[in-house]
Amino acid sequence: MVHFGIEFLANETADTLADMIRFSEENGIEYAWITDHYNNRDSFSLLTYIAARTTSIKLGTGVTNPYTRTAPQLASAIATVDETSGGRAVFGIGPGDKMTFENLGVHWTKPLQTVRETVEVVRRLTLGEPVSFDGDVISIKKAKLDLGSRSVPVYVGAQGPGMLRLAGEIGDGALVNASHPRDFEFAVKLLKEGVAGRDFSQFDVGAYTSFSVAGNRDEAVAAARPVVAFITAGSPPDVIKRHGIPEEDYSRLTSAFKDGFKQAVRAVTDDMISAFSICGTPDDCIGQIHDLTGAGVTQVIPGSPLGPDKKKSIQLIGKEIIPEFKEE
Ligand code: F42
Repeated sequence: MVHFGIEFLANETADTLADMIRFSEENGIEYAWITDHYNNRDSFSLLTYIAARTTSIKLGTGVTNPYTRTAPQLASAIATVDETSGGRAVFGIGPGDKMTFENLGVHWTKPLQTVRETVEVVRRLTLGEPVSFDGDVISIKKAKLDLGSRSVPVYVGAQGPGMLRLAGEIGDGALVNASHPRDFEFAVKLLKEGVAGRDFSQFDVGAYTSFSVAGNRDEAVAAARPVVAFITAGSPPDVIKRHGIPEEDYSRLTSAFKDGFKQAVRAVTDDMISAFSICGTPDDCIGQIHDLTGAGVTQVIPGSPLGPDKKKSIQLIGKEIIPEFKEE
């Protein structure tokens, strides 16, 4: 069974996001994930507002981090989303965006251990347990939330081998920032190692994809190009190599950024589009999603740009793409 989610950046007003997410819900999308960066709108406030304006879609941070918020704050915030939504919260957490932490004077130490301990504390606090915890990075004495007992699924945002293994070990699911089956062959192997003795079929492998769908393929590709320019330029060398992108194309793109964004967008090649996005007509996207599910993906999460017209794209996803996967 393949599930469909959708990702939104927290760079729109709460009203706009609530409208988009309600529309996603009406179009059969089951999960909405909101990104968390300190300089955008507060993701938990947004989720609480959206919770009151939707009825069935699950609502998650995609992803928050354990550095700009403490574990008890995270527990209280996600429990509030869960209470407001009638049990629809999902807790996405990752190590966070190192670059912005440096600007904030936040020390990004022991990311794996910090995520591991935070997940344990958040889980126990949201279940309503009294928590005393003496870890390597978290030390808590007799903390307890007064929000009842809430069981909120945990999804770990992961890319690196260590974080992927950890996601398998401690998560109910993972959110992997990738759009190509080759990346999931790499990721699923590590997630399985982490899940170890447990039943991997119960683990939700989320593909956080750059997605662009339109009735016309060229329009979909044009909308994807700016996002793909950023993703390609920000990808580590091993990922560029994994996708067979020629060194000279990659260098041309990164140096084009120095001349301006328009030049960079022009330097995006077809190889880059297919490595770093799901893109094209609904039929093109269906084919690419089949490739992802073949590689072990169980939740497809279309993200930026969605397409040249976001609402039309959501409708295409709901009316033309999701029905193809109803039986899987
Ligand atoms: N970041 C945000 O800040 N906001 C978002 O909204 C957001 C969304 C998002 C969605 C999906 C997704 O996959 C990632 C997302 N991210 C977002 C980014 C996320 O927070 C991470 O920055 C991103 O996933 C990169 O993390 P990573 O999996 O590559 O893990 C980092 C920590 C890493 O370097 N991992 C390596 C590894 O192998 O996994 C090395 C681990 C390491 O440093 N180990 C140390 C050591 O000594 O070996 C320390 C060990 C320890 O205990 O920590």
